[in-house]
Amino acid sequence: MNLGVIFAVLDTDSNKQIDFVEFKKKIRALHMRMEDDEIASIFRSMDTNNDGYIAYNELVEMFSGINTAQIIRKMQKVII
Ligand SMILES: [Ca+2]
Ligand SMILES: [Ca+2]
Repeated sequence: MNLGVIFAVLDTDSNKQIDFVEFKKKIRALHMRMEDDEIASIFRSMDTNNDGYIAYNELVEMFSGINTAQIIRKMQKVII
């Protein structure tokens, strides 16, 4: 697993921050059945410093906290 790759994929405009629009697009690409407000609440929980963007260190924090094997597998299907 390479979080740098995942971050780069989520950060579609490569400005080193994942904004909500980018995040939502990728969630939709994964065909996860989530409402906008659910996606928003996930986004907020990842954005630990509440600046409206997910930075790489925030992504790392989230992935270190939970078992993400399944999410990673799903994401790899979309990425590769
Ligand atoms: Ca971005
Ligand atoms: Ca942030």
